[in-house]
Formats: sequence, C-alpha cells, structure tokens
Amino acid sequence: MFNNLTKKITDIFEKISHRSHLKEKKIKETLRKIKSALLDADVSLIIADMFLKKIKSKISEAYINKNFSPSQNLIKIVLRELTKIMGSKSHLFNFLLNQLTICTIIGQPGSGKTTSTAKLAHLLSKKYKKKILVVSIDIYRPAAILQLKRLIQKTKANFFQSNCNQKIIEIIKLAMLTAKKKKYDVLLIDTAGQIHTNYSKIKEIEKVQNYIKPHETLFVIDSMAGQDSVNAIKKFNKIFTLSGIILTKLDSDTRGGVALSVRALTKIPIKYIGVGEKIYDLQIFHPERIAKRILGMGDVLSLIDDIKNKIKDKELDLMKNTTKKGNTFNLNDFLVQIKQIKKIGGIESLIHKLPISIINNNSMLNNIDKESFIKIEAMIQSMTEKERKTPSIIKYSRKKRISKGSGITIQEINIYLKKFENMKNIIKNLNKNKKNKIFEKIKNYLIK
Ligand SMILES: Nc1nc2c(ncn2[C@@H]2O[C@H](COP(=O)(O)OP(=O)(O)O)[C@@H](O)[C@H]2O)c(=O)[nH]1
Ligand SMILES: [Mg+2]
Repeated sequence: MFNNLTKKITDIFEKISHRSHLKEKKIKETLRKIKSALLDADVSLIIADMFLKKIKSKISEAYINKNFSPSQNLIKIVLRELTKIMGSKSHLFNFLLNQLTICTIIGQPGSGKTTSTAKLAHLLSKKYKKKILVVSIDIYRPAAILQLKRLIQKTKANFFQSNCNQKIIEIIKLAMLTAKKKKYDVLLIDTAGQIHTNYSKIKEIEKVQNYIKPHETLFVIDSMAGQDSVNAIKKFNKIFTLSGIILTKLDSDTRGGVALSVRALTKIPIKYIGVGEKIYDLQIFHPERIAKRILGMGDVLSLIDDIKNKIKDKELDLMKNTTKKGNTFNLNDFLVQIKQIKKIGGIESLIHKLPISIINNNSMLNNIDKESFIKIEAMIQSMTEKERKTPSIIKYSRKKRISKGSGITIQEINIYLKKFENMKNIIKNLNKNKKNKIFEKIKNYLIK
C-alpha cells in the first residue's frame, strides 16, 4: 500500500528529523519535496496545493510545543492535515434500528463490486453479528451471479438466487419480500457495472435507486483507476446521493492519489478499503491509520484488527498464551506463531504495518520469507516433543536426524533455531519493555 509514497515521505522527514532547528529555507524545501511526492502519487494538483497551504498556515505551531523539536512538530502537523484531508474520522455502515437496511453497491465494471459485496457481507455478519441477505441484479452475465453465489458460500450470509431471465425490478421485489419476511437485518444488492458516460446504464441504475430508495449506496472505485473515478463519482452523486465509497485494490501497487484526494474532491466519505482478494480483505477506512502508514509511522491498530479477523478465537487464545511466556517460550509456541503470521498475510503484510524504525532494527522480521515458513514448519514437525520443549538439547546428532526427516539441511536448521532464539528474545522484551509503545499495544491486545 502506497510503498513509493511512503518511501519518499520518510526519506524527506529522515533528512530533517535530527535537526533541532528548522530554518525557513529548509521548511520551504521540505514542503516543496512533499508536494512533488504527492503529485508523483497522482494526488490532484488542487488537493496538493490545498494541503500545502494548510501546512504553511500551521508552520508557526512547529515552534510552540517545546517538548518536541520543530521537525518533530512539523511531522505531527503533516500527520494531522493528511488525516483531515482523508476525512478525519471513520464512517460506519448505517444500520437502521429494528428494520431492514437496504444497500446497493454500484460502480464501474471491474472495479470490485461483486468481490466487495461478498466481503461486506462477511464483515457485517462477523463483526456486527447481523443477518445478511445478498442478491445480484447483474442479469447480463450468468457468470456474475454465480461468482457472487460462490463468494457468499464462504460467509455466514445467505444468498438470494436470481437469474438472467428475470427483470431487475422483479428480482429486487422478491428479494425485499424475503428479506422482510425472514427478518434479515441487511439486504445487499450487487449491480452490473455502470460507466458514467453510458446513458442507458445510468438510467437503469437510476430506476433501481428510485424504486428501492436504499439507505446505503456504496460506490466502488479501483484505487488504480486514477482521477477518472472521481469524475464518475461526481456524475452519479448528482443523480442520487452516494453514502460512501469502497476503495479497492489498495494492496496492489497503487500510487495512492485517489485515496488521498477523493474525499476532499467529492465530500463523500471512504467507508471501506479492499486490501486483497480474500473474503476477509475488507477493512473499515481509518484516515489517521492510513496517514500514519503513509508517513511510515506504522499501523499497529489495523494489524490488530487483521489478527482478530483472520484468526479464530481458539487460535487467538493459543497465541495469547504463547506471548505470555518469556523463558518458557518453546518450539511448539514458535510453530503456533509462525502459523498465525502466515495467516495474517505473511511477514510482508506485517512489516508494512509496523513503523519503519522497528523494521529497520529488526532483522529477524526482515529475513523470514514465505519459503522459510514452510521449512520451519517441516523442521519442527520432524522433532520429538522433548526437543520442541527444550531446544537446547538439539545437538549435532539430533540435527542430523531432523534434517533427514524434514529434508532441510543442517545449516538451515541452525539458521531457523537462531530465528527461534530471536523470537524468544523479542517475546521476552515484549514482556519487559514498557518503553516501546507499539509492542505494548500488540502485547496488551494479545495478553489481556
Ligand atoms: N488485489 C485485489 N483484487 C481485488 C480487490 N477487489 C477486487 N479485486 C479483484 O478485481 C477483479 C474484479 O472484481 P469484481 O468484484 O468481479 O468486479 P466487478 O466487475 O466490479 O463486480 C477480481 O479479479 C477481484 O478478485 C482488492 O481489494 N484487491
Ligand atoms: Mg460484478
């Protein structure tokens, strides 16, 4: 997510971070570089200028808070303004009280509507324990209805079968009737793609909207699509009110411009972000968390949400227990942790959510790749229970046996055992180190 932009911005701040004074010339130069980084990331010129103007007007604040250096204060100002430009607070799904909430999902073809509909069904049923019914009115492609059906089967939501021979309004009528009769909390309606320059498609969706009068209309945009998606939103929002945006494919190599500018350009809040192709890869959009990520300050809270979303409660208990240990942390615990890290998207997704400073200081995190995960699992599985519990007894002859059983060389076994020792140390520090706030947060969540 925004790798290039984050790299540029952290480079800019790194150059000034050690300075206890900031001269006007240096401030100007820094702001100029920030603007250029934003423009490279496809942020619109209007927004980049607006952003810089805000920062300039706050510059005097950089000298007021004497607890921090002017450069630290400048970073804080940038963080605050970046958060504001993305809408400050998160916007949640508008559930109606004790009655059916209807939500249509619209947007351009291929933007990720069907995938997002299913992800949203999963999120709403899992996080809020709501009863969800999902229907497709994409009658132009049988494959589209089947695609949604298959995705919904992976969730706790129910699917309302429609087919290509039906009329759109007829499908909606039947789905609404069932949803009301069976006391569903939410009806999600996935639509066929609309292009904002295609008159008949606009008319069609307008008719649907007028018929349903949905409580939520979510517009899906592909974060790689650039400024054109902003024009589409503006056009649709003129015809009927959009209540929120789902920004998809933020896991791809997107430059980030749309994420930064769409709220300020359209006044419509981003409600959710799509961060992968899996059913659980939809997150509530938190402007401050994203701003921190862009500035290389890490996103520990999203990491914690990820852990909650992807790991079952029972497994979470196991993880909490292993983290509680200090000296008694053994290879069985290591195996549990490795499996969980694999689940939350591997070490790469973890690294991107940690503050840059921690990553740099932590070679242990940098050096485990996907292949190593598989090998570590194989290695531990070839060990006896006694070896797992007291790794110190694993001397040469045991290593030779483990190597034979797992197909992993002795050299690699040595490396992985070293990684285990590193992890053990991290966990020991996690338990001791009160100064490190970020690990504190993870620890508090895992241990409480
Ligand atoms: N990597 C990634 N792919 C996504 C995301 N959302 C959707 N996709 C993919 O984008 C493609 C189009 O998605 P689909 O939901 O069928 O789009 P629709 O035509 O708007 O319904 C599919 O291959 C999806 O798997 C996302 O957040 N990340
Ligand atoms: Mg679709």
